[in-house]
Amino acid sequence: MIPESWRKSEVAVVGMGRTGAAVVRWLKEQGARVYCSDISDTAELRSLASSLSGSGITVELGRHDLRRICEAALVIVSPGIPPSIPALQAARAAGVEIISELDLAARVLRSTKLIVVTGTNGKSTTTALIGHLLQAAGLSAPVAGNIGRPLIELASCSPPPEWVAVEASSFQLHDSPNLAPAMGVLTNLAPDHLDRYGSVEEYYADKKLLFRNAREDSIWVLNRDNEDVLSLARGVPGSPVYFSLEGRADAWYDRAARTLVLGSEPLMPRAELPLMGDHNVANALAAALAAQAAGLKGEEIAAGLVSFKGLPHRLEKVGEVDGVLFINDSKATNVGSTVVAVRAIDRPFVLILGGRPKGESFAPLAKELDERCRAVVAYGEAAPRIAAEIGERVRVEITHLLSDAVELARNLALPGDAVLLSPACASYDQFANYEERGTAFRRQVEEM
Ligand code: UMA
Ligand code: ADP
Repeated sequence: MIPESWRKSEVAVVGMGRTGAAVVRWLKEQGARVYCSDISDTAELRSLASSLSGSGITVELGRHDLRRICEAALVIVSPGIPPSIPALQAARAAGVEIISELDLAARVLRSTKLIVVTGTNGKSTTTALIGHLLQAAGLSAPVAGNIGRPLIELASCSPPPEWVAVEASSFQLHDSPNLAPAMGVLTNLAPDHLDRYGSVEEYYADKKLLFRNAREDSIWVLNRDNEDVLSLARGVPGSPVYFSLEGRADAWYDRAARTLVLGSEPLMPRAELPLMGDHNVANALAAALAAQAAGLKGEEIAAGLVSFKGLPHRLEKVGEVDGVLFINDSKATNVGSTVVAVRAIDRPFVLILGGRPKGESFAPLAKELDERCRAVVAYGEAAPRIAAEIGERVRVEITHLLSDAVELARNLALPGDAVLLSPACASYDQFANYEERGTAFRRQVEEM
């Protein structure tokens, strides 16, 4: 499955997180020669290195060997690594091809139909919904990508899956020239990741790469309510289908009748969709269109939506203490996602914001924090900026640790309220990732 040059000279794998490890495992199975490196040197990485090393695989921790990378047949880079690091700049200057893990997997999974889901928010939920709908209807359709399972892990499946619902981040789309989805879903666009991109336009340009290999038979599921989505998809070959919360479309929400509609037929009552918030109606409508294009009937789609359990860390109710409901929305790592979370809460609440800021302004949040918001507790690196940007509109208390923020929020909330962790920031100042942050929150609530 691999070119001879990957056995004769080396493939360089940059980054040994979830993605790098999966790539190296697959390359090892194929008999490739690999130099993989990670800038960190931790006990966990050492144990991974010793399990992977040997049979043509060299692992180096603590640095990237620029000379070796520049002599490689190909570089495979992990999505979280910015293109500006010296190792990638050197490889580019040396003319070495740099691809993502997604691109490698797309080259291998040629007979599998990929449904690639991207957008600023709602990617994981929509991806999981599509996978669930297709699987519930009896199709072979695992989920992969940014949602947590590198797509290359499916390359060893025999037979290969018929469909895969792939969540793709802008980082993953960046180096994926061979990614040619049968179907693409663009959930929405809003500013994000300004810690990595120089401007919103640069970020959107990576999102646009979803359409890079568009063909006449491609299907594009698009958010008709989002002008930026429509302009990104304008003129792209293939068939667009639209979902909308605001008016009639191929799939739309009839707000007056509180009914999701697919084509001209009612799909299901809103009350039967077990997910909070209008944004999740949008996610369900997008998933319904993708499932319909994959051949599912309305009844199958409705049954699948009813039985969807929701993902952890997304508006997840984790417990009730003294009449206060605690909601874990740790995956809300940008301002746009916190805005929709706040809109989905139907009772007074205390909002926990904070973590590592990503360069966005928190000001747009202020107007969402009406009388229902008793207070904001801001924690971590972003706390001073949050207080400066929204403190005039709403009471803001500051703590350093998330655990102190949770305790304070508990004291500020009254019976019947919610405490909502929807931080609008990355977790990296105090946690390895958003999952660890959400788990810490859940544990603290359980201990109460
Ligand atoms: N590293 C280097 N050199 C550097 C910088 C980093 O070697 O200069 C190393 C780090 O020490 C670390 C490794 O690179 O060991 C991390 O690589 P990574 O950040 O790409 O992380 P992975 O574990 O491979 O996880 C990635 C995605 N992470 C990011 O895009 C930041 C995961 O998405 C994804 O689930 C996984 O691949 C499987 O596909 C997470 C995410 O936060 C959930 N994504 C962002 C988001 O959703 O907003 C885009
Ligand atoms: P992503 O994978 O794009 O980060 P998720 O499905 O994991 O999206 O949801 C992350 C957070 O984004 C949720 O907790 C919610 O606050 C918000 N969100 C989910 N769906 C949408 C949507 N369609 N529009 C806007 N925000 C959304």
